[in-house]
Amino acid sequence: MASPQQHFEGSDSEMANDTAVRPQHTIDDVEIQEWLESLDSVLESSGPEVAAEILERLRAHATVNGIDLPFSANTPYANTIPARLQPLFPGDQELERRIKSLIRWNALAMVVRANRVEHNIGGHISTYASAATLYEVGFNHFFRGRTEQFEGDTVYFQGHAAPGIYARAFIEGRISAHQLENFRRELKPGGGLSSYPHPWLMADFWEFPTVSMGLSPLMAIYQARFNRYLEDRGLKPRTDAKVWAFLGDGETDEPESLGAITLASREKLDNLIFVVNCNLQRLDGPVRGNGQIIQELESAFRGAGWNVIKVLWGSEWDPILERDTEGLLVRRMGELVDGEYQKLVVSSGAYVREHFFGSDARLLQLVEPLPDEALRRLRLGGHDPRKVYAAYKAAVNHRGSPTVILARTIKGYGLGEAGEGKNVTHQQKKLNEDELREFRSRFGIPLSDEDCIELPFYRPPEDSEEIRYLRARRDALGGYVPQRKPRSQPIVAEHDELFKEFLEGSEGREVSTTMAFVVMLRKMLKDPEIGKLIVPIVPDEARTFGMESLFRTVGIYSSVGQRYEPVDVNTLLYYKEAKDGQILEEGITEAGSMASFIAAGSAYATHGINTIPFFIYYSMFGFQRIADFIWASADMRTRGFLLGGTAGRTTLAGEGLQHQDGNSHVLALPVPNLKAYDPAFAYEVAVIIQDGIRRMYKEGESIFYYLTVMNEPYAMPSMPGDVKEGILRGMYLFRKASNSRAKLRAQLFGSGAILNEALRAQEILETKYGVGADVWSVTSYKELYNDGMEAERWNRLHPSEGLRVPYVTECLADAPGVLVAATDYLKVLPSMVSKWMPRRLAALGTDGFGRSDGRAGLRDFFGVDSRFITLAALHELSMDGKIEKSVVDKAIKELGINPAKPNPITC
Ligand SMILES: Cc1ncc(C[n+]2csc(CCOP(=O)(O)OP(=O)(O)O)c2C)c(N)n1
Ligand SMILES: [Mg+2]
Repeated sequence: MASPQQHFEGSDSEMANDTAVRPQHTIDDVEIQEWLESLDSVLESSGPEVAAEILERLRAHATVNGIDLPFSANTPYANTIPARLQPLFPGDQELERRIKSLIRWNALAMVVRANRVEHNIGGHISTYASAATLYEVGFNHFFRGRTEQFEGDTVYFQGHAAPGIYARAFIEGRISAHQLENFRRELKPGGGLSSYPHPWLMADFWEFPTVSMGLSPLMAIYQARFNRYLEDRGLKPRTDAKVWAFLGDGETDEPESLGAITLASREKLDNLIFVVNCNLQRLDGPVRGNGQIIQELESAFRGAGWNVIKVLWGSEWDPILERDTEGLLVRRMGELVDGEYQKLVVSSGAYVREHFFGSDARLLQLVEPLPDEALRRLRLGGHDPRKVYAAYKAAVNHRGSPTVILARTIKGYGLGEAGEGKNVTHQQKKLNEDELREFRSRFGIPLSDEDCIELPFYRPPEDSEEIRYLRARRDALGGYVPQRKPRSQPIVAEHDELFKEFLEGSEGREVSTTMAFVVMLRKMLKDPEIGKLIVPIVPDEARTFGMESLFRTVGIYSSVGQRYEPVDVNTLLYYKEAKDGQILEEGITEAGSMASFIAAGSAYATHGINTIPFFIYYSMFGFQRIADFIWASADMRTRGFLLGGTAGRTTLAGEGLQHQDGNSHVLALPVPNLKAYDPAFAYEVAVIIQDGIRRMYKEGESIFYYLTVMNEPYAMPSMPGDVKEGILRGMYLFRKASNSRAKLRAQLFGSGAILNEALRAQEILETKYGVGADVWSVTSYKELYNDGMEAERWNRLHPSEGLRVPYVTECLADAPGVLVAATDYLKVLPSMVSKWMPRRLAALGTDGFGRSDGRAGLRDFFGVDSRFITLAALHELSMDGKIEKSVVDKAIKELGINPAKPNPITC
C-alpha cells in the first residue's frame, strides 16, 4: 500500500533526483498532532458520522485544489472494530478455552496417530490449529442447527480443518473413538473418517465438499443467492439464516474464490459471511511474503462492495493502542510485509521489542512497562475469542451487503517447535515426545507425561462442566452442526401424461432435440406438481437454445424485479425480469451456473425442498471447463439435469475448434453417479427425463444426469414400440434391415444426430451393396460400459455361479454380420464396449480438433457420415472374406471418398 507521501514523491530513485531541484518539506509532527486531536474532539462531541462527513468534505476540497489523493480501498492495518465498540463476550471464556483445548488435542492426536499406524497416511494439524478459535466461537455462539422451526445456518468448513471438526463431534459424542482411530482409513472394519468433507462418504455428517480450493467460496455465494431465490419465489419462508464459508488465505488465489464476489454484493447478500483464516501461509510458504494478503483482500472485497471486518490484533494490544495517541503503532503495523510478520509472531519478546517496536523510540516507550514475556504473548485477533465474537456479531447484524472477516492467525498455532508459523507446518503430522508434552502443557490437557505420548483421545466425563456447557450451547443453537439431513417429500405423480406427446413423434416436422427439450421444459414448468420446483439455469445462452419464450412465461429471476422498461417490451418474448422469476439467467459463468445447479440440486437436503435444476449450456464449456465442480456436485449427491446444448463435434456447424464438442461424453465417464446420454430423438429425451425425475425425486437416488442435445433439425419419429428399457439401459434396435435375408449382414450403431447417418448408411448398404443392416440407437455408452464392467466383475468374483451376461452381449446375441459404430464423440466410446460384442467392431468418431464448416463438410472431415459408415461396413465384410477388396475400392470411388484425406488427429 503506497502511503500518500510515497505517492507524491515517487520512487526512491526519482526522489534522489528531485531533492536536487525541489526543496523538501517534512511534515511537522506538531501540525499532524493538531489535526488528529481536532478529529478526536469532533468524534467525541459529534460522533463518527459527523467525523466521516468532515473527512469526506476534506477529501473533496483537496481534490478541487489539485491535490491528487491516491485511491485506496484500504483501511489501516488495524481491527475494524475498535475496543470501545466491542460487545461483551457472552460466554464463559475459560470454559470455552478448555473445550477448545481438548478439541485441539484430539485433532492433533487423530492425525499423529493415523500416521504412526500408517506412515504417510497424511492429514493436517496446522490448519485447524490456526482456525480453532474461529470455529469454536462459531460453534458456541453462532452456527444454528436445523430444527423443525428453523432451517438453520449453512456452514462450509475449510477442507483441511476437518480433523478439528471431527474432534469436536467426538467431544459432542457424535463420533466414536473408533472412528477417530480410523481417520483416513475409511475401509477399516467399522468404518473410519474421510480425509476431508465428503457427503458421498459421510452422508449424515458432511453437507458440502470443500477441499478442492476455490469451489466452496463460489458455491457459498450461489447458495446464499439461491436461498433468496427460494424465498422470493415463495418456496421457503424468509429467514435470517446465514451461509458461512470458511476459507484459507492461500485459497483466495484460486480464481473461483473471488470470481463471483461482485454477484454477492450486487445481490446484497447479507445472509452471507466469509471468514478468511489469514495465517499468511499456504502450503509451500507465505501467501504474500513481500506484501500483505489481508490488505490485498480488503481492497478487493471493499472494492466489490463487501462489508470487510478485519480482526488483526488481540485484546492484549488494546491498552497499548490506547496509549498511542499519535497513531504511530497503527502506522508501524501497516509497514511490515507478511514475511516479516510470519517470523515476528513466533519470536521472543526481546525480538519483538527490538524488531517491531524498536523502529521508533516513541514506540519503544509505549511498551516500556511491559516485560518481554508480555510482548511474546501479544495475541493475534483470530486467536482471541472476544475479538472474533465481536466480528461475528457485527457480521450477522450487518444489513445490505455480504461480510468478509479477515482474521489474522498463526498457522500451526500451539505447535511450538514442531511447526508453529514455520514454512513446513502445513504438512507436519509427526511430533516427538517433547513436542507432545509441550503441546499438552500449553493447552492444559489432563494427561501425564507418560500417557500423553501415547496420544489417547480424551473426552471429559458426560457430567463434566465442559460437556454440560458444550451441550447447553448446542441445544440453545438448535442442535449439532454439521449434519446432513435429506428431508424433502418425494414427488408422487408418474407424469406419463406430461411426456406422452413426445413419444409420438413430430409428424414429419423437422425439429432438433434441443427444441424438443425446450417444449418439454415448458410443459414441465406448467405441471401442477413439479412446475414450481423446476429451476432452469442458463449462462447467457437462452436464445442459442430457443428458450427465450420462457422469459415471458416464467420470467427471469431478479431480486429487485425489473426497474426499467425493457427495450423489447412491445414484443411477445420480451426480456422479463421479475422478483418471482423462475429462470436463473446467470450471465456468462458456467462455474456460477454450476454452483446454482448444485444449490438447487441439493436443496432436498439443505432445505428439504425438491427443486429440479435443468442447467443448459454450450456442451463444450461444461465438463471441459468446470469438471471439478461437477465432481463436487457428484460428491454432494446433487440431483438434476445437466444439458450439453449445441453438442456434437460435427453437429454444431461453423463454430470451430473451441466450440465443437466431441469430448464431453468421455469426460462424463469418470463421474460414478452421473448418467450420461446422447439421445437422438425427442422420445428418447422424454423417456430419460421422465425416468430421471422418478429415480431422483421419487425414489431419492443420489444420481444426476447429463444429456447432450443438438441443434440439427430433423423429423422426430415416434417411439418404435416399447423400447423404454433399452433407451435407459443404453441401446435398442431402432430399425431392422428390410432385407434381413440378405447374405451380407451388418449391425450399425449410431448415437445422437449421427444416428441419422447410420440410417442413411442402412439404405445405401441395402440398395447399392446388397447388405442387410440393422440400426441400433446407442443412447449411452457409459451405461453399457458400466453394465459390462459389473457383469465382468461379478463373474470374476463368483466363478462357480451362473455367468452374468453384459447387456450389450445380450442385445447382440443373435445379431448377424459385421459391426460398425459411429459417434460424434471420440472413438474410444464405442470401442470401450466392443469387448462384449460378439465380433470385431469398427468405430468411427471425431477424434481431433474441430473445424469451422458445415455439417456435411465436418462429417466428411472426421469420417462419420453415411458414406464412411457404409465404407466401414464394406471393409469389415471384406476383412471377413465376405466380399472382394475390389468392391471396397470401387465403393470408395462411388461414395466420393478421398482416401488421401488427412487424419483429423494429426491436423
Ligand atoms: C484446487 C486445489 N489445489 C491444490 C490443493 C492442495 N492444497 C491443499 S491445502 C493447500 C494450501 C492451503 O493454504 P491456505 O488456503 O492458506 O489454507 P491454510 O491451511 O493455510 O489455512 C494446498 C495448495 C487443493 N486442496 N485444491
Ligand atoms: Mg493460509
